[in-house]
Amino acid sequence: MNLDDDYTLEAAADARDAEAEASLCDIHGEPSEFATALVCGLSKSNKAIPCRFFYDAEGSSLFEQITSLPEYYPTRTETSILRAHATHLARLVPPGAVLIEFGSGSSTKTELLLAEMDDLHAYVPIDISPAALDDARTRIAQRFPHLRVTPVVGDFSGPIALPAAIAGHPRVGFFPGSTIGNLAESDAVALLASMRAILGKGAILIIGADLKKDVRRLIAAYDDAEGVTAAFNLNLLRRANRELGTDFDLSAFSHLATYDVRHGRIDMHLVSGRAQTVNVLGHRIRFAEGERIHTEHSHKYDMAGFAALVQRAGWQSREVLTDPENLFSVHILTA
Ligand code: SAH
Ligand code: AVI
Repeated sequence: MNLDDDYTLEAAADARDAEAEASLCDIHGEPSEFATALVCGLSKSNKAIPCRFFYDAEGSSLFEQITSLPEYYPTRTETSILRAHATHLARLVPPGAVLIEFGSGSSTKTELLLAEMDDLHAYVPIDISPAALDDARTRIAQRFPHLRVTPVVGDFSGPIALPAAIAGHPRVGFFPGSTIGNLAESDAVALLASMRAILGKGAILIIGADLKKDVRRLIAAYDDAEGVTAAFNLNLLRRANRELGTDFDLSAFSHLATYDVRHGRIDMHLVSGRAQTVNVLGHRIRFAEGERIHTEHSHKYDMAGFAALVQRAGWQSREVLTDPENLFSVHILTA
């Protein structure tokens, strides 16, 4: 058998797998995006659920609790960097500009910038979580009563319809939190390229990126002593039971955070504590004891690696701000 035959056999096996997975992905009626992603993700040989489904109202609230955990250094560190450089960052924003934030969540960090930007035409927070956007809009409107705030509920990795009121105004992007690290590398490049298209020629993007560090510190940040991150992870299954009527036994799954040195990333998983079968929208999904569902990547970067990543999407890292311990970085990118 030569190499070509091998490829032919592999291609045939891949096609059979894809066919089997496609038929498992069939959901009758009007499937929600979550239903489709869940059935498809759990039908694969390496089970996975995309991390954007963490953020229902419960998940957004659990994420907020994570941000003040002692082990979770990213939020307080990035906040300290933004606080120290807020005036400098505000000076980069042209008069009459629109600040567009991707994955804005509670918009808490944004307040530091908004307080310094007195000639902004509008603030457009984009998030997949309507609950997070509602809370943020109420708080921002109270603190900045004269600011036009036009939230957009949506998935930033797909096409986003921006409010008509911002047409013709220069745009500045803000993407804090190292949320970029939750995407696979090729998806991160695609998202950065689409942000470049949305923000326009010559635009600026202020983006947070978590840095590589001691592995024990990283693992602790994703497996805290109080178990809030475990609850955040398990909420994916709780959400499926709540919204889709699945019958996951939450006590039969546990949270696991690992660090993949080769890819420089934390991986979060849900581990089946026993052999079990779960009913997922009419599909009987089997789990072996110890089998994992992959739920999140969280990439950690070094400065050169992050600069190379953004460059692949047509951005230049013009300036990098960091903290005294070099835990986290905020990059100012130009298109
Ligand atoms: N920017 C905030 C929140 C980070 S948590 C901070 O720095 O603290 C990640 C946020 O991104 C959540 O609010 C989540 O709802 C949102 N999010 C995750 N995936 C998304 C997607 N595909 N499209 C839009 N928002 C998304
Ligand atoms: C939103 N994102 C950047 C967080 C992170 O650190 O990857 C999500 C998170 N997952 C577990 N803890 C926090």
